[in-house]
Amino acid sequence: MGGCVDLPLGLFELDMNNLDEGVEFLPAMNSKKMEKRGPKRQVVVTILIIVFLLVSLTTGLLFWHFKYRNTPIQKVFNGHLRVLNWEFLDAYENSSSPEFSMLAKKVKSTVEEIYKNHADIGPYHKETVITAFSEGSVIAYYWSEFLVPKYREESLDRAMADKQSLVQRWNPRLRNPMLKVESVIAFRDCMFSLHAKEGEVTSFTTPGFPNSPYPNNALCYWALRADASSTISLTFKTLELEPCRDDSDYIKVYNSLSPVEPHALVRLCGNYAPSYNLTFLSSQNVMLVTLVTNKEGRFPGFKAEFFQLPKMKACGGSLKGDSGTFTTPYYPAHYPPDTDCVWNIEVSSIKNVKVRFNMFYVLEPGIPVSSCTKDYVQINGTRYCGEHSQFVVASTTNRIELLFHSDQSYTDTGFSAEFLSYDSSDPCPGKFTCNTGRCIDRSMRCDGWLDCVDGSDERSCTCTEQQFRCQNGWCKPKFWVCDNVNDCGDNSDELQCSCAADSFKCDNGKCVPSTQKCDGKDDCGDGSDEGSCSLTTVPCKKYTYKCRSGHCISKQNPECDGEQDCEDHSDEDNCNCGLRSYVRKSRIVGGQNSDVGEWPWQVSLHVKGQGHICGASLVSASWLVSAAHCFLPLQGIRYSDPSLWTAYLGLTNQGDLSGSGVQTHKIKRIISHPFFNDYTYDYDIAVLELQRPVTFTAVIQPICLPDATHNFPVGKDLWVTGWGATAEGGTGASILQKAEIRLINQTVCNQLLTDQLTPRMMCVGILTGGVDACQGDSGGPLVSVEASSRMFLAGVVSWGDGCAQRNKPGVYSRLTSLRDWIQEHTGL
Ligand code: 4AZ
Repeated sequence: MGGCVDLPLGLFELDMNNLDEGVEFLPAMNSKKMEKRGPKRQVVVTILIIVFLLVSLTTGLLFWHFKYRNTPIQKVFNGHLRVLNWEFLDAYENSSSPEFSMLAKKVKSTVEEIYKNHADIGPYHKETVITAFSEGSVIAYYWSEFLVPKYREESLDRAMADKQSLVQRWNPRLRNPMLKVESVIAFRDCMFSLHAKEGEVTSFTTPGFPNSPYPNNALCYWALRADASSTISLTFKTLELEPCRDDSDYIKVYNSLSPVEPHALVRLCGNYAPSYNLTFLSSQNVMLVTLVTNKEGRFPGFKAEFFQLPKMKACGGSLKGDSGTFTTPYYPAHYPPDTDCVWNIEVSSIKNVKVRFNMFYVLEPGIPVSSCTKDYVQINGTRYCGEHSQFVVASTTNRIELLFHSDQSYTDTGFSAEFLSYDSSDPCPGKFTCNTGRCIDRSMRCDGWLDCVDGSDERSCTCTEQQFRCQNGWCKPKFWVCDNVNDCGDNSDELQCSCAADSFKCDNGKCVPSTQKCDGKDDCGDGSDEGSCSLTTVPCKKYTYKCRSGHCISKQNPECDGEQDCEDHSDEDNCNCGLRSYVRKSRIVGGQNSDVGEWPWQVSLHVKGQGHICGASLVSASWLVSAAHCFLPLQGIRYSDPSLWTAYLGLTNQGDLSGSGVQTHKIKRIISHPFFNDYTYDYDIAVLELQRPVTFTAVIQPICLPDATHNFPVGKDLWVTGWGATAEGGTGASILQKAEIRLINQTVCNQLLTDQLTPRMMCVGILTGGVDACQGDSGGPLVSVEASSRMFLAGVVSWGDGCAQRNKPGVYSRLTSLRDWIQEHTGL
């Protein structure tokens, strides 16, 4: 026995030993009897044990089968269907009307019939309730309850998600079915009920977050509750849904437990920058979060947190002193709905008081700022709402009363304001006072820019030598004349340059006879007279867009504009570019700092031991575009050696190179344009191949490359970004900077820059100075937002006569002139 190792057998042997012990009173001498009895007992006991084991196994299996495998679980699906042969009546809006009940009965039996015909659905259907009707012709909304054994759950889910299985089958006996229905859609229901715990933060996420995408065709509810006389603060920590479209997935948050529009606080879709404030407050102790998803897409979803806080007793109050600050409740979180606050501000009796709003976001979707009927700030009978940059409201006394009102629905981040006392005889010491009371720098007076919202800084000006006097009396820089932008407001700066009645005005300002428009010849010299003639195939010219098939079309900028213009649709190929992942950038960060993910194609090129040297743009997973002059040898260093460089992608802050989302890549090869001239900076372009492709993320995306025929019109606003110096001769920025600048007429700019421009260059800037690219921005992107809202690379930061000086705009490599060379070397 010593050799036995099998545990059950060992136990059996032990039992046998015990049995032997139990027969010690038997006559020991009757050895024969002993011999015969011994084996017989063994057999009986063995059989008994086997029977016992079999019975236990069967009982276990039956128990498992009935308890787990066969126990029905309750499942609820929401859905809607369209009734084709029925007309909508107003009475269907009222669920207690007899008309509603009558149609509901018919729809219910039709749905039940559809279920009955499906083996994976019918047997498990328990109940269907029609909840509402809406127009079109009639759309019925319902929920259906099922009791399904666990092992059949998956096949039920699959059948309910499959549109093909939810179709009406004609019953040959009923030649005319009462209702003809189509588009039967069922959403998997997910409902959660959560109660805030005193002093604790409760988290919840979309199903499967962050490891798997949230389900398609789903309708999820999270009912959030808090103790009586508390309110709820809800924050979405991360939120990544399908990009916003009319029918895209979305979240709605309600200030109630019913998903009704008058209590909706916000509708969210797409992707939000991490710094965007997504905190919402309730006015009572309940909140409802809903997620509605369509049939396609795989997106991570959200993680949210909520906690309870004591109900706000009062807001507003009395403010005294020479200055002070105040904000909407819970700023910068979204203010709670259904709130009224009054501030009574009083400064010393010999002074006057003014209120300056540094941030103002009181926007209610669909409400024009001229009416401010829902959420608003009211001062001296005037209502303010919407989104505003800094503005001032001044009082002519030492008191001011400010009222803030939010209604039941849709809230925003509110305002942050300060009050200040001022001397009525000198309201802005050392500065210019706008008629609104705002103080602006004296240099801003009569500079052609409206710095006071009411334009009072540009009134009663005497125009200087460099300025043009508009018919309405305003002075504008002469270089703005004939740039195709109505700078005067009355268009007088564009009148002298308009063409005669029977002629066509080219994008470059030239006039050509109307008869030359669309005659197949480039009479303007920039192709604009042949730009948008017809969508049919035309003879290929320098200015016509060439489809992959070799056919040409005359539409201007047809690439990636969302319309298929080429017969082979090649104009819409490779269009995964030029879009930011985040729907909204942070509105809290002020100035010119960029937000995380705002320019996802921006690359920072570092040299070992020297840090950031140049910018670049990501144009595909493996290619960057930059400036050739970044790779010129300098002080004995061969900057053209790819092994010196590291590309940082997804970066915003140079002080946080290993921050989340940042990818570093080594460079495989650097190809500078062979015609690059290091004296004139003509052909200042280079392409860099990465050693391994990047992974596109919310903060890393490529920019669209324009076709060589793409037209960026003079006067267009473009964006330049980089970590270059923030002042001439200054140090680089640590946060990625952005600036909006204008494309300047080539002839005008060539005059300003003493004939240094070549056709591979273009001038972009603000001629009054103050906004420009600078050292360290070189190689970085100059981008244009096109009508399709995609962004295209228009230029590469190249050179300039200093930085941000008056009448010295920055010079950029003109992408369209260098496009064919990029294609040749990258295949893009
Ligand atoms: C530079 O040195 C540089 N103002 C880049 C752009 C400009 C000036 C200098 C344009 O990289």
